[in-house]
Amino acid sequence: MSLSLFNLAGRRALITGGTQGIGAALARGLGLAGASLVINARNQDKLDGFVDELKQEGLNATGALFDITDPEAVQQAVEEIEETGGPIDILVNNAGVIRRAPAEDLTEADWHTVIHTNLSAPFVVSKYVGRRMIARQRGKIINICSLMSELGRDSVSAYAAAKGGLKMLTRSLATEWAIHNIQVNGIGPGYIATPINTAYREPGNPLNDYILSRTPAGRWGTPEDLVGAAVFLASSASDFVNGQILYVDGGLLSTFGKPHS
Ligand code: GCO
Repeated sequence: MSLSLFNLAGRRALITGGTQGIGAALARGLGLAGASLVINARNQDKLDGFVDELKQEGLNATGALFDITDPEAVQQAVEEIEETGGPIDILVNNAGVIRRAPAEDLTEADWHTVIHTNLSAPFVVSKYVGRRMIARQRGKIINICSLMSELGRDSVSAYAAAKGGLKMLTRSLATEWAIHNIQVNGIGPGYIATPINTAYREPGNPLNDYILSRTPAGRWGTPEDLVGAAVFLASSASDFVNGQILYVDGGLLSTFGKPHS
């Protein structure tokens, strides 16, 4: 057994929504494991800034500006990415949004935005990248799911529905494409300190206290806590792993919870 199992040298990874938070950490981690990186974003300045940062760190990175919610743009972008730089070996469907409101008040527009971005877009990106992985008979797809793939919580009905759907899309694509040597899996982050959760982490916020009491590790995760799972699922070490959601949650899903003494 050699550690080359986890070596991503010679492989190319496309990360959607890869300029901040979890996406940025996963991009950096996959790059440090040897992958060349294609970073997707919708904002040119953010994209250029992050790609430059990665290059200054000695990583092989390029940017791909396209809107994952626009199927035509996705198809064209995948074609261009592969024609200009070679095959996409690893796809990380990371980009996502959240809209929090009581279900009875959630607008249909916000519902559609969340479902479209967090579920429909990963399907479309996977479809166009997957077609090419099938032709090559190899590939890795990693969908960034959530605790909300398993649990509901008040005010995040659309997000939970989307992330629950993303779990089942992961299993369905795994079922169809495993025969093509394409491993489709997911990562389910616990409560991770990222911009979408900033409000929760203020001291004294009751949700912060509850999250810590429900998390056996007793802390918020960091985006870097997710890198090991991503490298594993992107590497040869996971060639017989299909349709799994690897929860990186400090134990939250494994416990009824206990008050921290
Ligand atoms: C929320 C949070 C969660 C986390 C994460 C958990 O409002 O409860 O935003 O959804 O962000 O998705 O895995």
